[in-house]
Amino acid sequence: MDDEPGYYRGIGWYSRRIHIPAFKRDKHLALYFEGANQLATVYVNGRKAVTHTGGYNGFYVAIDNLVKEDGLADILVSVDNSFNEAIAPLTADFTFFGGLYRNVSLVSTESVHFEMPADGGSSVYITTPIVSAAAATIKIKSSIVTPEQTGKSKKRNLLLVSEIRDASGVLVSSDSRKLQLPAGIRHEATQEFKPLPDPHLWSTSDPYLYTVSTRIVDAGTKSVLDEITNPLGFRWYRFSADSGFFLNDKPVKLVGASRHQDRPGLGNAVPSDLAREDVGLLKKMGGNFLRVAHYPQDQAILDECDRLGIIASVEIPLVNEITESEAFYNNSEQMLREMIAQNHNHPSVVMWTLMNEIMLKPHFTNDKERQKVYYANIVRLATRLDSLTRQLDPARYTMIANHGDFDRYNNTGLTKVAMIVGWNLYSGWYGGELKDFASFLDKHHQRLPDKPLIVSEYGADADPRIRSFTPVKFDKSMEYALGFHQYYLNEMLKRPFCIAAIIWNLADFNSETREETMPHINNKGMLRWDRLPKDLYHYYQAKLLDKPFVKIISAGWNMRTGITDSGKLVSTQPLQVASNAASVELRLNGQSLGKKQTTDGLAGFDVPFTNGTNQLQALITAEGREIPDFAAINFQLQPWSLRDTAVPFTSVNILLGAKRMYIDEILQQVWVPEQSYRPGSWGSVGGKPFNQSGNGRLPYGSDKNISGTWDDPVYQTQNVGLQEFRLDLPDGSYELTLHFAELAGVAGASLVYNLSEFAKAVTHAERVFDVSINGRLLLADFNMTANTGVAKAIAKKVVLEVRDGKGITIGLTAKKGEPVLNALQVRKLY
Ligand code: GCB
Repeated sequence: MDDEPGYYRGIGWYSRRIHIPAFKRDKHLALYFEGANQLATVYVNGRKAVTHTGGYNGFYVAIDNLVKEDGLADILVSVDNSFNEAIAPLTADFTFFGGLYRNVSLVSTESVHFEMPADGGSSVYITTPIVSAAAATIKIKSSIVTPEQTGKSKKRNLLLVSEIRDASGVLVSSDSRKLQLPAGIRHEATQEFKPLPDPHLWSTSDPYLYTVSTRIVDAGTKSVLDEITNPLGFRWYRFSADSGFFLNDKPVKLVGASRHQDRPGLGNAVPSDLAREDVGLLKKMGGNFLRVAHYPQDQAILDECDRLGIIASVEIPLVNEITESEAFYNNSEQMLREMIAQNHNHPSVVMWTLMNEIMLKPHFTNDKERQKVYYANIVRLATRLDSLTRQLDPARYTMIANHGDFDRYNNTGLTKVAMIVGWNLYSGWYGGELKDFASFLDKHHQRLPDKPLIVSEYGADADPRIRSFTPVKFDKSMEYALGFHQYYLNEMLKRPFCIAAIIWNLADFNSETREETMPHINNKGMLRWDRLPKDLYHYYQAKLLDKPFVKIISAGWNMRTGITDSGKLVSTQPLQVASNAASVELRLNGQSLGKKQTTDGLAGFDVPFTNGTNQLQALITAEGREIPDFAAINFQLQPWSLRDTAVPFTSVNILLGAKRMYIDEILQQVWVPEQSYRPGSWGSVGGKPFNQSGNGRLPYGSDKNISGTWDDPVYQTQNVGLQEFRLDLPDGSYELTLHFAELAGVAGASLVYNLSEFAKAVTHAERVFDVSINGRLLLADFNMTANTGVAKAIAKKVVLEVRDGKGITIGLTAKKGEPVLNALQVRKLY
C-alpha cells in the first residue's frame, strides 16, 4: 500500500520443529498445505520431500519415512512468488501475495487409510448420476491404501462402509462391503446405491444437505480406521442458450459476484471465518451466484456456498496471456486436475472455468502471422483443458471468460471450445458507452445462438469517498457507479438468454499496480475492502431480496457540506433510499418530507439539510407494519455570502478543476468542487480544469498515484492557468493551505484493463510561477518539478490577517508555462 511501486517477489523461508508423540508414530503421517504461493519446496529433517507448483491449490506431503525415530521433524519450507514464466498467472489485476497464506496441518491416520492423493483432493469422490424429484442415484468412488508388508501384516480384512444421512442425522441409505486387501496396495472401490426415493432437493432457496460418511473398518475388531464425511446435495441443472439456467427444472436468473480473497492488513492470509463471512454477505445482498475468481480459494468458501444455496464456478488462474511452452501447459493442466479433485464434492459447483481474458495481452502485435500462431496455441491449450475437464468431471459445464473483443475470441475459435461463453464487459467504463453493453449481448445471441452466455464480469470503480452531483464516466464517484449498475442489471434481467449477471467484484481488493483515487485498490466492490457495504450493495438488496427492505443508501455519506440556499438556513441536496416497497416516506428531524414512489428500487428526495446533525428516517409499509431505517448525517453549512452573520464561516476545503466531492475519512474533512468566483462568496478567476490529454476515459484530473499523501483525490485535479482565487471573507485571522502537485508529464496508470486508449504521458513546458496573497509574495519562482518532482504532494500553509474588508485574494503569475493550483483550505482562527 506504500507509494513505492512493486512488492516483494522472491523466496520466503518458514521453519518449524514438531515433535510427533509416540502413539502417532506407527500411523501414516502427512502434512497438508492448503495454499502456498507459488512454488513451494518442503524439506523434512534436511531431506527434500516435495516441490509444489501453483499458488492456489492444496497439496499433501507424506512424511512417514522422514520423521526421526524420536518423533522429531524439522520442517523447512521455501515459498517463492517470483515471476515464473511456466506458472500462471503471469500477469493479472490482483496482487500475488507470497508465502504460506492458508493453513498447514499435520494429518495422521491409521496405516490403512484413504489415500492422500498427489492431486491433493479427497479420495472419496461422490457423484449423483441421475437425480429427479422422484429418485436420486449415488455413486461413491474411494481409494484405500494399505501399508507395506511388515512382520505382522498379511492380508487385511476390512469393511468399507458408506452411510447417507439426512440433515437431521437420520440414516437414509447405506452400503457396506467386505474387502480383503494385501499389503502395499492402492485399492479403488465403487459403491453404487439403489435409487433414493423422493430426495429432498438442494436449491438456492432451500439448500438442503445430506451427508455421506465413508469409512474403513477393521472387519475383526470393528474399529474405524479412517473416515471421511462429505456434503451431498441432490440437484440437476442445465444451461440453455435461449432461456437461461434451470435448477431442478425451474428457471433461476443467476445474479451474483466474483470474490478475491484478500483483506486489509492480512493480504491473502485470511482466516476461514472471514472467507465464510464473504459468502454470507453475498447471500444477504440477495445474490445466488459466486464466481470464485480468479483461482481456487479456501474450502470454507464452497462449504458456505453449499450451506447457503449459492451456485458457484471455480477457476484456475490462467489470466491475460500464456507462455507457449509445454511446461506452462502441463502446470495449467495440473492446476486444473487439483482444482477438480479438491472441489468436486461440493453440490454448489456447477461449472469449471478454464481461462480469463486470455487474449487481453495479444503478444506479437508487430507480426500478425506469428500472432496467429500464438492465438492458435491458446486455443490448443484451451482445448486440452476443456477435454481434460470433461473427462474428469463429465457432470459439470465448462466456461471461458473473455474480455469484450468479440471478434478476437470468435475468429480465433476460442468461443467454440468451452460449453459456456462468459463475457467480461465494461462499456461505459473503460471505453464506449453504456448502451454498447446491450448491443453486445444481442450480438452474441445473434452470432452464437447455440452458446449459453453469461456476463462473467461487469463493474465500475466506486470510491466511497468520492461523491458527485454531476457524475461522469471514470470520475470514481459512487453516483456514476450506481447508474452503471442500474443500467447493466436491468438490461440483463430483460434478456432471458443472458444467464448470469456476475458483478466484478463482491468487495474492493488489492492490486498493487493500480493507481486511481485509491492507489493499489480496485474499487469495483459492492463492499469496501473492509466489507462495509457501499450504496451499490443496498441497490442490489432492493432489487433482489424478497423480504421487505429499506435503506437510506447515502447513509455511508454521513459527512456532507454545502452552500446555503440563497437567503435560507438550509442547503438542499439529493439523497436516495433503496427499497423493494412501492413507495417510501422520508422524515428529517421528525418532519415528513413526503412519500416518493420507488423506481428501479430507488426513491430520490431533496433534503433541506441544516447545520449539524440531521436525523433521517425512511419508512416503508410492508406485511401490515411500518419498517424504518435511520441515518444521521452531519452537515456543515457554508454561507452563501461569506460575511453572512447568520451562518458564520468556519472553514472550507476546495478541490480545483473538479466536479466531484471528496471525503477525507481520516481527517474527517469534506472537500467541495471549485466554482467560478461570485462576488461576496469565493471562487476562481481564469484557468480551466486539468485534463490528461490523449486519455479518452478521464473527464478531468489525473488517475496517477500522488506520493506523499493519503489524500490522492485532493491532488489529482487541478486548475491550469488560474489567475486568481478570491474569498470575500470577513476580517479576522485565517489559516490558508495551498495544495499543489505537478500532474502534467505523468504517465497514467498503464493497466491493461484500460481497454480504450491508454493514458499517455503529457510532455509539458517547464512551469515556474509566483504566488502572492493579498499582493504579498508567498512563493517566488515556484517550480514544482525542479524542487519536488512530478506527482508529489506539496502543501504550503500560511497564517494571515484579513483587514479592511479586503478578504483573501490569491494571485498566480506565470514566469514560464501556466500556473496551477490543485486545492486549497481556509480555516478561520479568530
Ligand atoms: C477484468 C479482469 C479483472 C479485473 C477487472 C477490472 O476484466 O478480469 O481481473 O480486475 O477487469 O477491474 O478491470
